[in-house]
Amino acid sequence: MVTFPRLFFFRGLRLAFVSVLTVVMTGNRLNAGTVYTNESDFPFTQKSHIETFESASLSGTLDSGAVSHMSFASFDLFTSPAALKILNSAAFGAHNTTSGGSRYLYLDTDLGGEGTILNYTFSVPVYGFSLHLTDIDVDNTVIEIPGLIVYQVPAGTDGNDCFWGFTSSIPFTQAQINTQSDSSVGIDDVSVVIPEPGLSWFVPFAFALLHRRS
Ligand SMILES: [Ca+2]
Ligand SMILES: [Ca+2]
Repeated sequence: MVTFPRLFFFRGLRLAFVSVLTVVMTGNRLNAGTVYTNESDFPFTQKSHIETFESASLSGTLDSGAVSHMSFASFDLFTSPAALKILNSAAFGAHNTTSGGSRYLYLDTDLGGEGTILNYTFSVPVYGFSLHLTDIDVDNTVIEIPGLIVYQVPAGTDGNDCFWGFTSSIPFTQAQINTQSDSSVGIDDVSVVIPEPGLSWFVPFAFALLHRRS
C-alpha cells in the first residue's frame, strides 16, 4: 500500500526529473550543434564507425572513370555530376589520411575547374559526423547538414589535410558537400556517431514522461 507521503515523494521525484530533463533538452536545442576543426577534440565513442576506404575496391583512374553512386557500411554516396573514385595513390594533392593505409575517396569530375555536389545518406540517424578533406585549395567548398549547419571550408595550400567534425543533439540522416569549382578533393576517415547503447532507451522514455506530464 502506498501511503500519501510516499505518493507525494514519488510524484515530486518524477516532477523534479522531468524538470531537469526539460532544461537539458531545451538547452541542447538552443545549441543544436558543435563544429570541430581539431580531431583530438572530436568526441568519438565506442559506437563510432570510421570508414577508411581501405577495404573498398579501387575505382576509376586519375584521368577517367568516375561513377555517381557508391555504397558503404554506414552511408551511401551520390554525386552530381558523377565524381566518385577510389584511388590508392596521391592525385594532385588529394591523398590517403589513414595511418598505415593508402586508399581514399577521390572527388573528380574529370572536368577542369568543375566540382560536384556529394550527398551522404546515413544508414541510421546519427549524432555526429567527421571526415578528413584533402587538397581543399579553392575557397568555396561548402558542407551542409540540412537544418543544422552550413559551413564554408577555408582553403589551404595544395595538398592540405583538413579535419572537420560536427555533433548535434538532434539526429540527422543527410549531409552534403559541394566542392563547387574545386575539381580535385580527397575524402578519408569518415566517422559517424550513433547513440550509445545505454542512451537508446533513454530518449523515448524521456519523451513518454514529458507526454504524461502534459
Ligand atoms: Ca584511407
Ligand atoms: Ca583541390
